[in-house]
Amino acid sequence: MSNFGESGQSVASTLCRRGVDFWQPWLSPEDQQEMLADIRAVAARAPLFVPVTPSGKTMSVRMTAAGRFGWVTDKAGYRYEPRHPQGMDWPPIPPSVLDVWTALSGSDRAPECCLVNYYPPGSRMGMHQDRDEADFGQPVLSISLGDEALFRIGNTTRGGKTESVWLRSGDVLRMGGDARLLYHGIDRVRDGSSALLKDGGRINLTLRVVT
Ligand code: MD3
Ligand code: FE
Repeated sequence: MSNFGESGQSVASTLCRRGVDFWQPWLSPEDQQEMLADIRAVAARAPLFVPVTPSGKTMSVRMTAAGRFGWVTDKAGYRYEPRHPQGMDWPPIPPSVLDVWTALSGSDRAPECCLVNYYPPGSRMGMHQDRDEADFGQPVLSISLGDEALFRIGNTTRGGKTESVWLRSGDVLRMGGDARLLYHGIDRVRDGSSALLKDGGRINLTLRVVT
């Protein structure tokens, strides 16, 4: 496990002390292509949608999901739902994605949600906590595909010191233990930094145990 930020100091060691594990990269280019094809098949059955926050703001990412539950947000609030907003079941989580969970999660449970975030060029995700799951003892696993993104992680409350690291195509992050409830977000996506997605942008998959 090695990751050195632009300043030359080890970002991974700082992050790892806080309960974040980082594999950079975990997926080979061939594995990334296979996973991308699997995610395109998920999005063909459960189309990407535009999430709107309860306060009525349109998010810049596009979302869909695979598994028993998908995470949705609209004017009624944030929640996990067993169906896509258009009414269909979420497709099953592809085996290529489940393999990463089996190898790296350290959990004895199966993931119940694979949230798919698509970041078009120029999009971002504001600082937030992931706390709609029932058991914070279960880790969240994140897989990055496509353009590099500047990931920022802070504290269990808003504000305070934060640390940033670039997530690249094929990287896997695991947030467990003390890191599970830290505020985090994506500040920006580096246009043209990966050739994996023909039209650019970034896909992030997060695997979660929900119940
Ligand atoms: C730290 N996604 O889907 S992944 C999200 O790159 C989300 O799309 C970002 O935040 C993305 O909720 C960041 C890394 C990540 C995911 C879950 C976490 C970091 C986390 C949960 C707790 C702490
Ligand atoms: Fe999150």
